[in-house]
Amino acid sequence: MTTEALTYHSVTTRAVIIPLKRPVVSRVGLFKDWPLILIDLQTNQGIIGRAYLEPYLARSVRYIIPAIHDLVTALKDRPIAPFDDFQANRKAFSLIGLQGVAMIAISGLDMACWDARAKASNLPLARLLGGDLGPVPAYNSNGLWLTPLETLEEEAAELVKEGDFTSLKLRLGRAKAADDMAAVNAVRRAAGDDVNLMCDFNQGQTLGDALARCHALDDQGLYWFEEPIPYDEITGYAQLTRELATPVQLGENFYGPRALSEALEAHAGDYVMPDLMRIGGVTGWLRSAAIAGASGVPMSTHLYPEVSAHLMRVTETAHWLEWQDWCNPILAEPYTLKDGHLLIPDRPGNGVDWNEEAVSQYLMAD
Ligand code: SMN
Ligand code: MG
Repeated sequence: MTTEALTYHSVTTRAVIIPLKRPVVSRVGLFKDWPLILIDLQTNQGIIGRAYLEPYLARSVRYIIPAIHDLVTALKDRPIAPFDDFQANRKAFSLIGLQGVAMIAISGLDMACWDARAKASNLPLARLLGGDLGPVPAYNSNGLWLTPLETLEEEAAELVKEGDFTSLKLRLGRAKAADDMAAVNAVRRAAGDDVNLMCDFNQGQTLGDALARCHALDDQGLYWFEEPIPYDEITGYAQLTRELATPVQLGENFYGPRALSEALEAHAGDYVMPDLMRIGGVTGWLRSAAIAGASGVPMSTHLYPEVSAHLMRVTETAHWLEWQDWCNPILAEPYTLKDGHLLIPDRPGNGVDWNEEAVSQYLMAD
Protein backbone atom coordinates (compact mmCIF):
# COMPACT_ATOMS: atom_id res chain seq x y z
CA MET A 1 0.00 0.00 0.00
CA THR A 2 1.46 3.33 -1.01
CA THR A 3 0.21 6.88 -0.96
CA GLU A 4 2.76 7.90 -3.59
CA ALA A 5 1.27 9.98 -6.40
CA LEU A 6 1.08 8.48 -9.87
CA THR A 7 3.15 10.49 -12.34
CA TYR A 8 2.99 10.90 -16.10
CA HIS A 9 5.53 8.97 -18.16
CA SER A 10 4.33 8.82 -21.78
CA VAL A 11 1.35 8.03 -23.97
CA THR A 12 0.73 5.53 -26.75
CA THR A 13 -2.05 6.23 -29.22
CA ARG A 14 -3.44 3.98 -31.94
CA ALA A 15 -6.16 4.66 -34.47
CA VAL A 16 -8.50 1.82 -35.40
CA ILE A 17 -11.52 1.73 -37.66
CA ILE A 18 -14.34 -0.72 -37.03
CA PRO A 19 -17.04 -1.67 -39.56
CA LEU A 20 -20.54 -0.86 -38.31
CA LYS A 21 -23.16 -3.61 -38.36
CA ARG A 22 -25.80 -0.96 -39.04
CA PRO A 23 -24.23 1.99 -40.86
CA VAL A 24 -25.02 5.46 -39.50
CA VAL A 25 -27.41 7.27 -41.85
CA SER A 26 -28.20 10.59 -40.23
CA ARG A 27 -28.44 14.31 -40.79
CA VAL A 28 -24.89 14.66 -39.38
CA GLY A 29 -23.47 12.24 -41.88
CA LEU A 30 -23.14 8.78 -43.31
CA PHE A 31 -20.67 6.43 -41.63
CA LYS A 32 -20.01 2.83 -42.63
CA ASP A 33 -17.04 2.48 -40.28
CA TRP A 34 -16.38 3.93 -36.88
CA PRO A 35 -12.90 5.35 -36.13
CA LEU A 36 -11.48 5.22 -32.62
CA ILE A 37 -8.36 6.57 -30.97
CA LEU A 38 -7.07 4.18 -28.32
CA ILE A 39 -5.14 5.91 -25.55
CA ASP A 40 -2.68 4.10 -23.28
CA LEU A 41 -1.24 6.44 -20.68
CA GLN A 42 1.94 5.07 -19.13
CA THR A 43 2.77 6.16 -15.60
CA ASN A 44 6.21 6.03 -13.98
CA GLN A 45 4.69 3.58 -11.49
CA GLY A 46 3.84 1.00 -14.19
CA ILE A 47 0.06 1.46 -14.09
CA ILE A 48 -1.53 2.11 -17.50
CA GLY A 49 -4.61 4.32 -17.83
CA ARG A 50 -6.79 3.53 -20.84
CA ALA A 51 -9.57 5.30 -22.71
CA TYR A 52 -10.84 5.68 -26.25
CA LEU A 53 -12.17 8.57 -28.30
CA GLU A 54 -14.83 8.33 -31.03
CA PRO A 55 -13.95 11.22 -33.35
CA TYR A 56 -16.49 10.37 -36.13
CA LEU A 57 -14.10 11.42 -38.93
CA ALA A 58 -11.25 9.02 -39.75
CA ARG A 59 -9.05 11.85 -41.03
CA SER A 60 -9.38 13.78 -37.74
CA VAL A 61 -7.12 11.31 -35.93
CA ARG A 62 -4.22 13.04 -37.74
CA TYR A 63 -4.74 16.23 -35.77
CA ILE A 64 -6.26 14.92 -32.52
CA ILE A 65 -3.42 12.47 -31.78
CA PRO A 66 -0.60 15.09 -31.87
CA ALA A 67 -2.57 17.29 -29.47
CA ILE A 68 -2.78 14.42 -26.95
CA HIS A 69 0.97 13.83 -27.23
CA ASP A 70 1.70 17.54 -26.70
CA LEU A 71 -0.27 17.55 -23.47
CA VAL A 72 1.52 14.50 -22.08
CA THR A 73 4.96 15.86 -23.05
CA ALA A 74 4.21 19.01 -21.06
CA LEU A 75 3.08 16.98 -18.04
CA LYS A 76 5.95 14.45 -18.03
CA ASP A 77 6.92 13.36 -14.48
CA ARG A 78 4.24 15.55 -12.91
CA PRO A 79 1.63 13.98 -10.58
CA ILE A 80 -1.53 12.72 -12.29
CA ALA A 81 -4.17 14.93 -10.68
CA PRO A 82 -7.08 15.24 -13.13
CA PHE A 83 -8.69 18.27 -11.49
CA ASP A 84 -5.39 20.20 -11.53
CA ASP A 85 -4.48 18.93 -14.97
CA PHE A 86 -7.83 19.91 -16.47
CA GLN A 87 -7.01 23.52 -15.55
CA ALA A 88 -3.41 23.27 -16.76
CA ASN A 89 -4.44 21.69 -20.06
CA ARG A 90 -7.11 24.30 -20.71
CA LYS A 91 -4.53 26.99 -20.06
CA ALA A 92 -2.12 25.26 -22.47
CA PHE A 93 -4.71 25.46 -25.26
CA SER A 94 -6.45 28.72 -24.41
CA LEU A 95 -4.69 30.66 -27.17
CA ILE A 96 -5.99 28.29 -29.86
CA GLY A 97 -9.48 28.08 -28.34
CA LEU A 98 -11.10 25.59 -26.00
CA GLN A 99 -13.55 23.92 -28.33
CA GLY A 100 -13.07 21.23 -30.95
CA VAL A 101 -9.72 19.45 -31.13
CA ALA A 102 -8.36 21.07 -27.96
CA MET A 103 -11.21 19.92 -25.72
CA ILE A 104 -11.34 16.50 -27.42
CA ALA A 105 -7.65 15.91 -26.63
CA ILE A 106 -8.08 17.13 -23.04
CA SER A 107 -11.12 14.88 -22.62
CA GLY A 108 -9.45 11.71 -23.91
CA LEU A 109 -6.41 12.18 -21.71
CA ASP A 110 -8.58 12.98 -18.69
CA MET A 111 -10.50 9.71 -19.06
CA ALA A 112 -7.22 7.76 -19.20
CA CYS A 113 -5.92 9.62 -16.10
CA TRP A 114 -9.02 8.74 -14.06
CA ASP A 115 -8.65 5.11 -15.17
CA ALA A 116 -5.05 5.10 -13.92
CA ARG A 117 -6.12 6.65 -10.60
CA ALA A 118 -8.90 4.09 -10.14
CA LYS A 119 -6.53 1.22 -10.94
CA ALA A 120 -3.93 2.58 -8.51
CA SER A 121 -6.66 2.57 -5.83
CA ASN A 122 -7.78 -0.91 -6.92
CA LEU A 123 -11.35 0.38 -7.32
CA PRO A 124 -13.87 0.56 -10.15
CA LEU A 125 -14.19 4.22 -11.19
CA ALA A 126 -17.71 4.55 -9.72
CA ARG A 127 -16.38 3.49 -6.31
CA LEU A 128 -13.35 5.78 -6.52
CA LEU A 129 -15.81 8.64 -7.09
CA GLY A 130 -17.80 7.76 -3.99
CA GLY A 131 -20.56 5.78 -5.66
CA ASP A 132 -21.26 2.11 -6.06
CA LEU A 133 -21.78 -0.39 -8.84
CA GLY A 134 -25.25 -1.27 -10.03
CA PRO A 135 -27.41 -1.53 -13.13
CA VAL A 136 -27.74 1.64 -15.19
CA PRO A 137 -31.00 2.23 -17.15
CA ALA A 138 -30.20 2.32 -20.85
CA TYR A 139 -31.88 2.79 -24.21
CA ASN A 140 -30.72 1.10 -27.37
CA SER A 141 -29.21 3.53 -29.86
CA ASN A 142 -27.69 0.96 -32.23
CA GLY A 143 -30.01 1.54 -35.16
CA LEU A 144 -33.22 3.13 -36.52
CA TRP A 145 -31.30 5.52 -38.76
CA LEU A 146 -32.76 7.37 -41.72
CA THR A 147 -32.96 4.09 -43.62
CA PRO A 148 -35.92 2.98 -45.79
CA LEU A 149 -39.16 3.01 -43.78
CA GLU A 150 -39.91 -0.62 -44.57
CA THR A 151 -36.75 -1.73 -42.70
CA LEU A 152 -37.65 -0.07 -39.39
CA GLU A 153 -40.19 -2.53 -38.03
CA GLU A 154 -37.91 -5.56 -38.19
CA GLU A 155 -34.94 -3.59 -36.93
CA ALA A 156 -36.89 -2.22 -33.94
CA ALA A 157 -37.83 -5.77 -32.93
CA GLU A 158 -34.15 -6.81 -33.13
CA LEU A 159 -33.05 -3.80 -31.11
CA VAL A 160 -35.51 -4.55 -28.30
CA LYS A 161 -34.18 -8.11 -28.13
CA GLU A 162 -30.52 -6.99 -27.88
CA GLY A 163 -31.03 -6.26 -24.17
CA ASP A 164 -34.75 -6.48 -23.33
CA PHE A 165 -34.93 -2.76 -23.89
CA THR A 166 -38.01 -0.67 -23.12
CA SER A 167 -36.51 2.38 -24.84
CA LEU A 168 -35.04 3.03 -28.29
CA LYS A 169 -33.53 5.95 -30.17
CA LEU A 170 -35.16 6.78 -33.49
CA ARG A 171 -33.59 9.19 -35.95
CA LEU A 172 -35.98 11.70 -37.48
CA GLY A 173 -35.79 14.54 -39.98
CA ARG A 174 -36.88 12.77 -43.15
CA ALA A 175 -37.70 14.88 -46.18
CA LYS A 176 -41.46 14.64 -45.58
CA ALA A 177 -43.12 15.12 -42.17
CA ALA A 178 -45.48 12.26 -42.97
CA ASP A 179 -42.46 9.95 -43.23
CA ASP A 180 -41.29 10.87 -39.71
CA MET A 181 -44.79 9.96 -38.49
CA ALA A 182 -44.65 6.70 -40.45
CA ALA A 183 -41.27 5.90 -38.85
CA VAL A 184 -42.74 6.39 -35.36
CA ASN A 185 -45.68 4.14 -36.20
CA ALA A 186 -43.45 1.42 -37.67
CA VAL A 187 -41.29 1.29 -34.53
CA ARG A 188 -44.34 1.21 -32.29
CA ARG A 189 -45.84 -1.69 -34.25
CA ALA A 190 -42.72 -3.73 -33.47
CA ALA A 191 -41.78 -2.47 -30.02
CA GLY A 192 -45.23 -1.77 -28.60
CA ASP A 193 -47.05 1.47 -27.81
CA ASP A 194 -45.32 1.71 -24.42
CA VAL A 195 -41.81 1.90 -25.87
CA ASN A 196 -39.97 5.12 -24.95
CA LEU A 197 -38.87 6.76 -28.19
CA MET A 198 -35.90 9.11 -27.93
CA CYS A 199 -36.13 11.03 -31.22
CA ASP A 200 -32.95 12.53 -32.65
CA PHE A 201 -33.05 15.12 -35.44
CA ASN A 202 -29.23 15.48 -35.48
CA GLN A 203 -29.36 19.27 -35.96
CA GLY A 204 -30.85 18.79 -39.42
CA GLN A 205 -33.52 21.52 -39.48
CA THR A 206 -33.80 25.26 -39.48
CA LEU A 207 -35.71 26.76 -36.57
CA GLY A 208 -38.75 27.36 -38.77
CA ASP A 209 -38.80 23.78 -40.03
CA ALA A 210 -38.21 22.43 -36.53
CA LEU A 211 -41.10 24.43 -35.11
CA ALA A 212 -43.46 23.04 -37.74
CA ARG A 213 -42.14 19.46 -37.58
CA CYS A 214 -41.96 19.22 -33.79
CA HIS A 215 -45.40 20.80 -33.28
CA ALA A 216 -46.81 18.25 -35.73
CA LEU A 217 -45.31 15.39 -33.68
CA ASP A 218 -45.91 16.98 -30.28
CA ASP A 219 -49.02 14.95 -29.40
CA GLN A 220 -47.35 11.61 -30.18
CA GLY A 221 -46.06 10.97 -26.65
CA LEU A 222 -42.43 10.87 -27.82
CA TYR A 223 -39.86 10.70 -25.04
CA TRP A 224 -37.68 13.59 -26.20
CA PHE A 225 -36.84 15.71 -29.25
CA GLU A 226 -33.06 15.72 -29.53
CA GLU A 227 -31.09 18.43 -31.34
CA PRO A 228 -33.90 19.60 -33.64
CA ILE A 229 -31.66 22.49 -34.86
CA PRO A 230 -27.90 23.28 -35.05
CA TYR A 231 -26.38 22.72 -31.63
CA ASP A 232 -25.28 26.29 -30.92
CA GLU A 233 -28.55 28.08 -31.77
CA ILE A 234 -29.33 28.49 -28.11
CA THR A 235 -32.08 31.11 -28.55
CA GLY A 236 -33.87 28.80 -30.97
CA TYR A 237 -33.58 25.94 -28.49
CA ALA A 238 -35.12 28.14 -25.79
CA GLN A 239 -38.07 28.88 -28.09
CA LEU A 240 -38.59 25.18 -28.88
CA THR A 241 -38.37 24.32 -25.17
CA ARG A 242 -40.97 26.97 -24.32
CA GLU A 243 -43.40 25.99 -27.05
CA LEU A 244 -43.27 22.19 -27.08
CA ALA A 245 -44.89 19.76 -24.67
CA THR A 246 -42.37 17.05 -25.63
CA PRO A 247 -39.10 17.57 -23.69
CA VAL A 248 -36.22 19.04 -25.70
CA GLN A 249 -32.86 17.28 -25.33
CA LEU A 250 -29.44 18.71 -26.21
CA GLY A 251 -25.83 18.63 -25.08
CA GLU A 252 -23.83 16.08 -27.07
CA ASN A 253 -22.03 19.06 -28.61
CA PHE A 254 -21.34 21.03 -25.43
CA TYR A 255 -17.62 21.77 -25.22
CA GLY A 256 -16.85 21.94 -21.51
CA PRO A 257 -19.07 22.54 -18.47
CA ARG A 258 -19.45 26.25 -19.18
CA ALA A 259 -21.40 25.50 -22.37
CA LEU A 260 -23.79 23.37 -20.35
CA SER A 261 -24.12 26.06 -17.72
CA GLU A 262 -24.89 28.73 -20.34
CA ALA A 263 -27.47 26.51 -22.05
CA LEU A 264 -29.25 25.88 -18.76
CA GLU A 265 -29.22 29.57 -17.89
CA ALA A 266 -30.88 30.24 -21.25
CA HIS A 267 -33.48 27.46 -20.63
CA ALA A 268 -32.34 25.91 -23.91
CA GLY A 269 -33.60 22.43 -23.09
CA ASP A 270 -35.53 20.25 -20.67
CA TYR A 271 -32.81 17.59 -20.60
CA VAL A 272 -29.04 17.49 -21.22
CA MET A 273 -26.78 14.71 -22.52
CA PRO A 274 -23.08 15.62 -22.51
CA ASP A 275 -20.60 13.55 -24.48
CA LEU A 276 -17.41 12.62 -22.60
CA MET A 277 -15.22 13.50 -25.60
CA ARG A 278 -16.45 17.10 -25.67
CA ILE A 279 -17.51 17.92 -22.11
CA GLY A 280 -14.01 17.41 -20.72
CA GLY A 281 -13.85 13.70 -19.87
CA VAL A 282 -14.61 12.54 -16.34
CA THR A 283 -13.60 15.89 -14.82
CA GLY A 284 -15.81 17.85 -17.20
CA TRP A 285 -18.67 15.45 -16.57
CA LEU A 286 -18.42 15.74 -12.78
CA ARG A 287 -18.46 19.52 -12.96
CA SER A 288 -21.41 19.46 -15.38
CA ALA A 289 -23.33 16.97 -13.27
CA ALA A 290 -23.14 19.35 -10.31
CA ILE A 291 -24.59 22.16 -12.44
CA ALA A 292 -27.39 19.99 -13.87
CA GLY A 293 -28.07 18.60 -10.40
CA ALA A 294 -28.40 22.04 -8.84
CA SER A 295 -30.73 23.06 -11.68
CA GLY A 296 -32.78 19.87 -11.35
CA VAL A 297 -32.21 19.01 -15.02
CA PRO A 298 -32.10 15.29 -15.93
CA MET A 299 -28.74 14.29 -17.43
CA SER A 300 -28.20 11.47 -19.93
CA THR A 301 -25.05 10.17 -21.61
CA HIS A 302 -23.88 10.24 -25.22
CA LEU A 303 -21.68 7.43 -26.64
CA TYR A 304 -18.89 6.09 -24.32
CA PRO A 305 -21.24 3.69 -22.51
CA GLU A 306 -18.52 2.06 -20.37
CA VAL A 307 -17.05 5.15 -18.68
CA SER A 308 -20.44 6.89 -18.74
CA ALA A 309 -22.04 4.03 -16.78
CA HIS A 310 -19.64 4.62 -13.88
CA LEU A 311 -20.44 8.33 -13.97
CA MET A 312 -24.19 7.82 -14.00
CA ARG A 313 -23.80 6.13 -10.62
CA VAL A 314 -22.58 9.42 -9.13
CA THR A 315 -24.77 11.84 -11.12
CA GLU A 316 -27.53 13.45 -9.05
CA THR A 317 -30.00 13.77 -11.91
CA ALA A 318 -28.90 10.61 -13.80
CA HIS A 319 -31.45 9.90 -16.52
CA TRP A 320 -30.69 7.55 -19.46
CA LEU A 321 -27.54 5.88 -20.67
CA GLU A 322 -27.18 5.69 -24.45
CA TRP A 323 -26.22 2.13 -25.35
CA GLN A 324 -24.08 1.57 -28.41
CA ASP A 325 -22.05 -1.58 -28.98
CA TRP A 326 -19.86 -0.10 -31.71
CA CYS A 327 -16.61 -0.39 -29.75
CA ASN A 328 -17.28 -3.91 -28.48
CA PRO A 329 -15.13 -5.56 -31.18
CA ILE A 330 -11.89 -4.11 -29.75
CA LEU A 331 -12.75 -4.40 -26.04
CA ALA A 332 -11.22 -7.24 -24.01
CA GLU A 333 -14.43 -7.65 -21.97
CA PRO A 334 -17.45 -5.86 -23.43
CA TYR A 335 -20.08 -4.82 -20.91
CA THR A 336 -23.24 -6.88 -20.59
CA LEU A 337 -26.90 -5.89 -20.52
CA LYS A 338 -29.82 -7.15 -18.46
CA ASP A 339 -33.45 -6.06 -18.61
CA GLY A 340 -32.62 -2.83 -20.41
CA HIS A 341 -29.81 -1.95 -18.00
CA LEU A 342 -26.05 -1.83 -18.52
CA LEU A 343 -24.11 -3.75 -15.89
CA ILE A 344 -20.83 -2.28 -14.65
CA PRO A 345 -18.16 -4.94 -14.16
CA ASP A 346 -16.54 -5.20 -10.76
CA ARG A 347 -12.94 -4.57 -11.75
CA PRO A 348 -10.51 -1.71 -11.07
CA GLY A 349 -10.60 1.26 -13.41
CA ASN A 350 -13.13 2.41 -15.99
CA GLY A 351 -13.66 -1.09 -17.40
CA VAL A 352 -11.97 -0.39 -20.76
CA ASP A 353 -9.17 -2.70 -21.90
CA TRP A 354 -8.16 -3.83 -25.38
CA ASN A 355 -8.57 -7.09 -27.23
CA GLU A 356 -5.11 -6.80 -28.80
CA GLU A 357 -5.78 -9.33 -31.54
CA ALA A 358 -8.83 -7.38 -32.67
CA VAL A 359 -6.95 -4.08 -32.39
CA SER A 360 -4.26 -5.31 -34.79
CA GLN A 361 -6.98 -6.43 -37.18
CA TYR A 362 -8.68 -2.99 -37.22
CA LEU A 363 -5.58 -0.72 -37.13
CA MET A 364 -6.08 2.27 -39.44
CA ALA A 365 -3.68 2.55 -42.37
CA ASP A 366 -1.42 5.65 -42.13
C1 SMN B 1 -25.22 10.18 -33.20
C2 SMN B 1 -24.19 9.49 -32.61
C3 SMN B 1 -23.16 9.00 -33.41
C4 SMN B 1 -23.19 9.19 -34.78
C5 SMN B 1 -24.23 9.89 -35.34
C6 SMN B 1 -25.25 10.39 -34.55
C7 SMN B 1 -26.39 10.76 -32.42
C8 SMN B 1 -26.70 10.18 -31.08
O1 SMN B 1 -26.39 12.12 -32.35
O2 SMN B 1 -27.15 10.94 -30.25
O3 SMN B 1 -26.56 8.98 -30.91
MG1 MG C 1 -27.79 12.81 -30.88
